[in-house]
Amino acid sequence: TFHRFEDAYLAVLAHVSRDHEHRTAARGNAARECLNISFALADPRDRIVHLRGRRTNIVFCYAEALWYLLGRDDLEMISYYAPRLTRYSADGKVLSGTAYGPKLFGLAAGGRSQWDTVVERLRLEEGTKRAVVTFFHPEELADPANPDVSCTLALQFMLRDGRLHAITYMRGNDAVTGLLCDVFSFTVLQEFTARRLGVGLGTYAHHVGSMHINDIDINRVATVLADAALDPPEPPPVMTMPATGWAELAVVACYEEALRHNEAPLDLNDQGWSRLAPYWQQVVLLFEIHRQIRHQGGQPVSRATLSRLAEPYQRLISNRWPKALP
Ligand code: 5HM
Repeated sequence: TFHRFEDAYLAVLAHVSRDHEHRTAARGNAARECLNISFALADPRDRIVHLRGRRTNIVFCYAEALWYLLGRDDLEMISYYAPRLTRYSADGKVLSGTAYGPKLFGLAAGGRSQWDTVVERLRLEEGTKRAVVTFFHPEELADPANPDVSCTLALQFMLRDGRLHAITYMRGNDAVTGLLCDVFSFTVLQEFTARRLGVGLGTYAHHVGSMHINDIDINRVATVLADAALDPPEPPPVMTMPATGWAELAVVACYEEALRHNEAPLDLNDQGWSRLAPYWQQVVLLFEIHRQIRHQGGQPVSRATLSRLAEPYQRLISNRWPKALP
């Protein structure tokens, strides 16, 4: 058990890069691999890797979590933040395995979503062991050329003593990028679900069959580990998600889309934005700063916008896009 995800992330990177058990080359990816890697996090809100050497893309992290919460599977939204995902789409329009949103929130057996069913289970019976959402479908293996087979098998919620614990089960996880983004999104989902249920937040656990580091990332891992040893940053305070309704998420989604399409800059006096909870205001600010970086022809980000952003996010932005700062 780790208190902070950053410590778990470093432990996994150190372990797989230094003591790998296998070398694999499945589907052309040469990698170092360890089987059966698990860890638990005492505080799932402490989900961000702030290490300077890792240069976490916090904008992508929130975009992906939102993409899941909105039940989306379109490449258009997610590839804007991570063009590398384009190669996982069979038709250039949607993602199948990786799009966990429709599996969570789309209609499933019984005319309800898996998430609705699980939330109702938890409401009816606190000690249930059946609150499981599955992502992996056997049909995904039918076509050997399927470029996108779900890496996450299932997510389980357990409500114990008034706290919502979550467990993720994965068949495979890339320790460098996949792990960082997956833990972020699944803990956001856990926190969102706990707030919807009106219960406390429990622990988060992550179980992986094949944890691996691709050979092309091995130098990057060495840099992250060396940098972490030199410069352990002061952990910033964690942010707590407020109880969030679907209407509020829809407002965040509207801003995200308008900013992604560069329709207009975010007006810091905008009423709709000001009425959002500060937690979601910050997420929209991240999308606005990303818009400025992408669409302002290399001009620095405006000081007025940046000054409204929480300090830990400012540091993540300046690590990731050092040239974009005024
Ligand atoms: O050959 P395979 O289908 O396993 O290749 C997909 C790879 O993407 C996984 O092995 C894993 O390294 C990475 N991945 C991840 O880490 C993919 C997804 C998408 O489902 C994910 N985490 N969420």
